Amino acid sequence: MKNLLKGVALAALMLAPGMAAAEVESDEPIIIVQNNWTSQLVLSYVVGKTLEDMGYTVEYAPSDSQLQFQAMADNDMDFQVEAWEGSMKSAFEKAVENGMVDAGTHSALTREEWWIPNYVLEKCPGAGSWEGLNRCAEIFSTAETKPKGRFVGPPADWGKNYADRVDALEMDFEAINVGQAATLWAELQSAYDREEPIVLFNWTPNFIESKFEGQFVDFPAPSDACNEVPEWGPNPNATGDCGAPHSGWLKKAASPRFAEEWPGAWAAVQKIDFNNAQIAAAALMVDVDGMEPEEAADKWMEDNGDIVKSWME
Ligand code: TMO
Repeated sequence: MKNLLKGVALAALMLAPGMAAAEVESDEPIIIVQNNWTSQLVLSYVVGKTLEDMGYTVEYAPSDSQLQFQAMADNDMDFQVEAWEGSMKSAFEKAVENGMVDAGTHSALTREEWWIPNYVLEKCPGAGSWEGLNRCAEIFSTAETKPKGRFVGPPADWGKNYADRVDALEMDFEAINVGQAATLWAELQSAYDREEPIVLFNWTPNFIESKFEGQFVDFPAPSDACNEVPEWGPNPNATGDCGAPHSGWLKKAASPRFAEEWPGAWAAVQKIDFNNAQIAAAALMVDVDGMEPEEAADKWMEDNGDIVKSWME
């Protein structure tokens, strides 16, 4: 009798953590892709932790933000929570043709573009548009780029179009790409403290808007024609002579095996929908408050408990 009771108690104990796992369709790990900017890191942990709470097994894998889409088409990775139109549209769409699944669009509207702090407008009043900015190119020059201005460009895997713009629009700038996002913010902070001219790659939603005053530089509006027809745009001999979208989409991407292998998880990730404030908050906890991405994910889930619960139902 005593032994039997002990056995029952033990079984109950073992069941508690095991129960959810027993309910999921497969214990095969769902591979969640991690990229190299903060909100993506935090929100990929939010997704992973949610799926783990549902009983699924999750692994994280870092990936290049262009190559990740074909890897998902090939079932080598399973889910990416932040695919940005400005920097990833063509790689995303090509992978969809090869079987990757468009897992839905977030409410957030996004922009990735050349960006200036507002004090730059005092020295270069036209800097809010590419032509005005270009007329002041020299004030952005460094020892490395003189007499051309320096554009502090994104890491290579966020796409080439931001730097290629310089050639397509025959601007008096040289793109000097950083290796990682932290270098963008270090360059910005050091220029900002001394009110020195700087133009750099930035995006929204991000933590930047809560800490620095500035604006995106307007370029000719993007279109398919800009990227396909040289005659289109200011340079009749070049494609790509336009900017990135002002209100771009933000999508989720998944492997073709996802819905078949883990239908319950698939239902959950389809419901995941971030707005601008939620993404900016994720970045801020790390880049301003100094939390680790995983720790920030826990805090984000605490702050948004009802939302997380609604995905799991
Ligand atoms: C891909 N990113 C949001 C950093 O521009």
